[in-house]
Amino acid sequence: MGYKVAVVGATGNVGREMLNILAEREFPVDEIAALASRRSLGTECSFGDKTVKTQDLEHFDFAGWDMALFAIGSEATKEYAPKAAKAGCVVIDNSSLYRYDPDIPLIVPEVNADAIMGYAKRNIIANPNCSTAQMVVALKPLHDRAKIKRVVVSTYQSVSGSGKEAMDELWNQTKGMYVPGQEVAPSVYPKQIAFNVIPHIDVFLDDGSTKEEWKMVAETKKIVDTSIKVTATCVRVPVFVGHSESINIEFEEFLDEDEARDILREAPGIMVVDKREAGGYVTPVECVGEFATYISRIRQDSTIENGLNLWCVSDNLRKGAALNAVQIAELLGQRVLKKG
Ligand code: 11C
Repeated sequence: MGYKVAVVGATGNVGREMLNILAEREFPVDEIAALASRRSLGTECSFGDKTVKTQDLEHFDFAGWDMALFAIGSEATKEYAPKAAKAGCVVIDNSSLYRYDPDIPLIVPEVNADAIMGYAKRNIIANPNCSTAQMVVALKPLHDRAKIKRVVVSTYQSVSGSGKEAMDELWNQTKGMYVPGQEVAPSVYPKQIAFNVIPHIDVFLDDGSTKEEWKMVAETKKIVDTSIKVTATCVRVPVFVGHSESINIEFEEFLDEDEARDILREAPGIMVVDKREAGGYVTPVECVGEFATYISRIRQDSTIENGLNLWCVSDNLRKGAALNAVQIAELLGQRVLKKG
């Protein structure tokens, strides 16, 4: 016996990956519902070797469904997630709406799987922001060994994090650079993204940081340890899929780079590729479609007492969103619903 699973926002970048990953990982699905707004009705979505027609989210009855993986904006989530949860369907939500609510667990299964039992308060589990998810998978095993005091992270985030229109903008703007008269003005982004980088993701906050940067701070504390200090600079780069991060970590105790490499090699969800030669590291194009978070360039930071630097790359639509949501669904199945 398997589960009745709904994917909400099934036609978006993340929703499509949720369907792909449920099929790839052979999640025990008895029945699947691909839900979308009225605008996308009738669109067909792939689910393994099958196609499923989208159904109207507005009129969908969640009663009798085991779980719903939500991949829609916060506004729509606010309307539909409580309806699903109230009908007895456990919501796994990819938006930022519930992440900081103390009554709702924010889960990265490799890091804080035990927190899932907190789902029962509201029947909702939150999925973190993509840039946080890949970072905490790398931080947790190192924190367990040498206790992290402070993290300085700079991100290089792909345009798929802003949705399909942003991917089109990068594609069309890049092509338009070569064809006089066909230049494409910025629309999704405030500045040109083709052949450029933009140090601005999500809205600006009063202290001069952006919401994306704030999310990395708040979510790391909630998922790993409230004592960890994080300072982030988040940057959009002209890459279609795959977020990269340069991470500088200061520990309480000394951690040798070789030991750190060994710890990361053994850690769940991580693949270490770290040869100190040309090409001996992972770049975003190589992580597309993969489940792992890749770590390269592990090295001592000799400017502080107990410091390490590393490079972290992952598919933002997978570990950063859909894969993590499916892993939460797997955990929910194993620990709570126990049907599969
Ligand atoms: C980006 N990280 O790359 C964002 C996308 O809070 O789930 C995901 C936003 C979020 O633009």
